[in-house]
Amino acid sequence: MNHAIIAYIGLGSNLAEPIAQIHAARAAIAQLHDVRELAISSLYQSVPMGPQDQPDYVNAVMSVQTSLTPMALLRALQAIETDQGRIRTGERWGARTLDLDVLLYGDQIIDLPDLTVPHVGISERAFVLYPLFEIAPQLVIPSKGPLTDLLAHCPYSGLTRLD
Ligand code: ROI
Repeated sequence: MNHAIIAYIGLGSNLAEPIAQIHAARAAIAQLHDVRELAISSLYQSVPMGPQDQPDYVNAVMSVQTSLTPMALLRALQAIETDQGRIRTGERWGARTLDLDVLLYGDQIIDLPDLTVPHVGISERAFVLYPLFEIAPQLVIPSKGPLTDLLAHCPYSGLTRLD
């Protein structure tokens, strides 16, 4: 791979056997052309952020090395979401079989109509920050600072590490 960048992907599911959804998504990501898996965090059960009348989520974070552009990576992740039965209802913050987010793409700051990197809300979301810390404790998040500083302001609440 030429010009490979390290990207971090957030994985989430709260429908249709979430643990199996996350395992299947990880395998699909690892098999993408021009993507190589570096690491994956533990899986976490997490209380929904947003509407509470939906099942708990299972969340994880994965790091990859990739020569795909940010948009090509996003489109490949969206294709995996669709393959795994995600239906986009348009409902904001509703339950979903699979959500794959580009959290970070190297140290780039990206502001496109369909893609904001670092991912919006990354600094407040325990279900992103704690798994991320497992695989990248030294990380500095562009425009937001060291991961450890963000963690200091983000209580470990509503999270259960699964094994
Ligand atoms: N809440 C949790 N705990 N985990 C998620 O992945 C998640 N994803 C979402 C919303 C609906 C904001 N809530 C979530 O998109």
